[in-house]
Amino acid sequence: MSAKTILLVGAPVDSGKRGAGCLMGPDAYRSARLPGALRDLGHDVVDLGNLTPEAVDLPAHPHLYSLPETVGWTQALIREAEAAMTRGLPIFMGGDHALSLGTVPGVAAHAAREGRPQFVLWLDAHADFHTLKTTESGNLHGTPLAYATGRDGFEGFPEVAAPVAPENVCIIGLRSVDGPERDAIDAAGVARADMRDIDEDGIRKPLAAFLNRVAEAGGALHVSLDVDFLDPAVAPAVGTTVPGGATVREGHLAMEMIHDSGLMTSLDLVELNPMLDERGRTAQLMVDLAASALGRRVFDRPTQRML
Ligand code: 6HN
Ligand code: MN
Ligand code: MN
Ligand code: MN
Repeated sequence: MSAKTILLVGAPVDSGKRGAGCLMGPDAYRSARLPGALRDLGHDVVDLGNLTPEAVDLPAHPHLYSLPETVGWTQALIREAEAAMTRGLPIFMGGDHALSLGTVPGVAAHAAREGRPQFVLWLDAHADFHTLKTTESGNLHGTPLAYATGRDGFEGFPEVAAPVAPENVCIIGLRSVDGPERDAIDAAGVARADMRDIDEDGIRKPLAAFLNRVAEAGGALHVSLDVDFLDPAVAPAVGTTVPGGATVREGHLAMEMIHDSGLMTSLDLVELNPMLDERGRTAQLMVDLAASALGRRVFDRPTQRML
């Protein structure tokens, strides 16, 4: 296992949807010993503390919830993510999924500077592929993948410097997709595996296919792990639970494969709402999954089977 410099970036974004509580996420990860778990694996861990949003001069929007604050977070996180990439592997401790409006464009700008294609693995019950024009809820945590891939319709947000190619995105865990998202994902050529695909073929198959593509392209890999990727029975601390999600073992296998691939360059842990947790079990599971992605295992494997 190769030791890495891991930068913990607290991103207590709570503006991406109406129900409050994700602002406590970063401290829940610290309390559940994320730094210690990563140090136990031999990594050098630097906790950069919690970020704050930039001040922006935008009026409130009648339909889009907390638009000015979310633009402020986006600006702050683009800068922080691009800077962190020059120092090590950042883990963005959320915060709701609106934080990826900043982290993905930020890490992609770094990859573009290095001349590498950016890939994104989105582990989520949802597609988060709305634009400001198509979102029915007005909740901006449902928009980051559309923004990061350079879709039109993000007035008020900064121009995305290095949009991620939609075919370099893979969403796994889907089971709640809105009509406009469904059409746009397929038109754009985003790779996807819904829960039926996972039921029929297992999680290994679509993930291995995607990781092989990243490896062949020499790409950088950003992983965005939404708590609601997991089944609510094992991960209750999220406002947007959808039944029929990934099991604990499916989550770990995905993370173990990501580790074995050696490809992950940045990670978001998003949507944890400690207000909704039961004795910290969701925070603990997310910490354990992050540890698997960074090398925790029961035994070494004799060979690294990718396909
Ligand atoms: N998430 N598609 C729904 C909406 O409000 O646009 C749900 C979004 C969920 C957001 O998973 O981070
Ligand atoms: Mn780099
Ligand atoms: Mn999400
Ligand atoms: Mn989700």
